Amino acid sequence: MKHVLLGDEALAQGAIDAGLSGVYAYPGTPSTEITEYIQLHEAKHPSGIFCRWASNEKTAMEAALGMAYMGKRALVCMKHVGMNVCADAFMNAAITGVNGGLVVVAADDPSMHSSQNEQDSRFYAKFAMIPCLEPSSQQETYSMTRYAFELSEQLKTPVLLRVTTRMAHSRAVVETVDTPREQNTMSLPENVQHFILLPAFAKRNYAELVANQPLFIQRSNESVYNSYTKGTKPKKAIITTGIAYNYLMENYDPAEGRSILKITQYPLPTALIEQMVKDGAEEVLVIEEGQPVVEELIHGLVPSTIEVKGRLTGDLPRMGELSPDSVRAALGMPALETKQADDIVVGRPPALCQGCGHRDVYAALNEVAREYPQPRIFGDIGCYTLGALSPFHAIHACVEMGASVTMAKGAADAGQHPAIAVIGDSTFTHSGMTGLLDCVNTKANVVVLISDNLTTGMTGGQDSAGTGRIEQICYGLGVEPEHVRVVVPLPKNMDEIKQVLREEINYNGTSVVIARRECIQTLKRHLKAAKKNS
Ligand SMILES: Cc1ncc(C[n+]2csc(CCOP(=O)(O)OP(=O)(O)O)c2C)c(N)n1
Ligand code: SF4
Repeated sequence: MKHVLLGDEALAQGAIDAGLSGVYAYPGTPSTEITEYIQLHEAKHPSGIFCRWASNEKTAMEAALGMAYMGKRALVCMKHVGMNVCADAFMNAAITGVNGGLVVVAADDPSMHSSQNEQDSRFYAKFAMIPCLEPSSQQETYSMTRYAFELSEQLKTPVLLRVTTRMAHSRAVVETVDTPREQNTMSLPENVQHFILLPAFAKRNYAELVANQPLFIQRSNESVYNSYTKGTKPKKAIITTGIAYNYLMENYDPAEGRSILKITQYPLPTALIEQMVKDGAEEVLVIEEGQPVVEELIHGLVPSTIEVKGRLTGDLPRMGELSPDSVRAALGMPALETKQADDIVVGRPPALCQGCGHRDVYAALNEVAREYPQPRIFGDIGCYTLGALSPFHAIHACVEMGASVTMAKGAADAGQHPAIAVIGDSTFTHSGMTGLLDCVNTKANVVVLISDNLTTGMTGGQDSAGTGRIEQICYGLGVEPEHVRVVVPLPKNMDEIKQVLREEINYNGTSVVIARRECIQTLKRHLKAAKKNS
């Protein structure tokens, strides 16, 4: 059957058709739609696929490893920075290996459209020494997801599947199979010691992983997803990976006669690279989306007389997404006369929705903060990060999920007063809770302001892991109950909110102020659904 699917949807459908038993994920652009698609599919055609959101990427990764331990197929999805959060579990899953198929999806966001950094998840696959797949089209995203599970089960290893924003968020026709694979039945690992990473066992596993590298390379050399085509003028060659292959094909004139090596499966297919060298390549242009991973590695695989060009040499931009124009320039072709989105759409700075509770939180916080000579407000990641911009200019730091609480603690330890953390409810349960325990344990003089809108607003309103339990979590972590305060962020409550903030700032210890009002976007959705059902 043919469908028009986003790259994310093609991936999700590929996983379903591969006989998936569970998807474990924490939302994050551009990966969120994968899990949402599976959730919707499961609601319409129940087949027992587990698809509830996880608290963070590490818990997702570990639960998926548990499902793969039991012989079933599990998918883990996250945006690229999520790889940092689950890195411990991910790296060690490469050492344990898997019983059922385990596919880890990292959706990278070059150009930082909605991220705080640019990082290339292919480094993680290399770091962990496991195979990595990087499809070049939506059709390949579908087929390669199914293949990723086969590869994982055959090689008994997790497989990293890397997509980037344009692949995840653009649509194309995708042909799917008519008969999906059955889910695996439960089975236990043949050798349980594989999953017990005591040094004696781990050393053996690691030696096995190292010994498996030639096999992984052989699979890349033989993969139908890698190809080498000798050109009529093979002195000039191109290596292109993932979606960059698409950009090349859109712009390249075959009459130019360059040899083309398409790579969508790693480790690098060394035999294909050798063939390119044997065919007389003297100059190799590396076109890849993300960081210059292949460009760096290729130096160790080809004679030093071969000139390697790419992002490191300035033939392509060092940072940011590739574009048809940057690829054309690297090929020595003139830019196309096309309109850019910026020429058509008037730019709008991002802003909190009108009526959003975060606005009332910042309105009150700013007034109170002004009463102190040097307030420091440590922000976090979510819609409320927009409090850094006009008109509020309310936060003085925002680094990564959970950092508000621990940075405020560190600042308080250094002598800062007031030290205030502003964190959303989903971010709090993602990675703020452990920081709060650190605060409690040392009686740090901080106020943790949890702006609880009962959802994960920034990524489209997914369930938030702590909804209905935030106070209990704070009590459980040891915050004194009289210093867990709840307010409703509405203009009419301004005086009360300010008073609560003043009291907790003046308390010499750890306090939590929970400002709770539902995100107006999810509220609208809930009201609409309630009306429909009434
Ligand atoms: C490690 C990591 N995972 C996921 C994301 C994507 N992301 C950014 S903020 C956010 C959650 C925001 O929810 P919440 O804290 O409740 O704040 P809200 O947006 O609802 O105001 C997510 C999932 C990220 N930036 N980093
Ligand atoms: S989506 Fe919700 S949380 Fe985000 S700015 Fe809009 S109202 Fe606020």
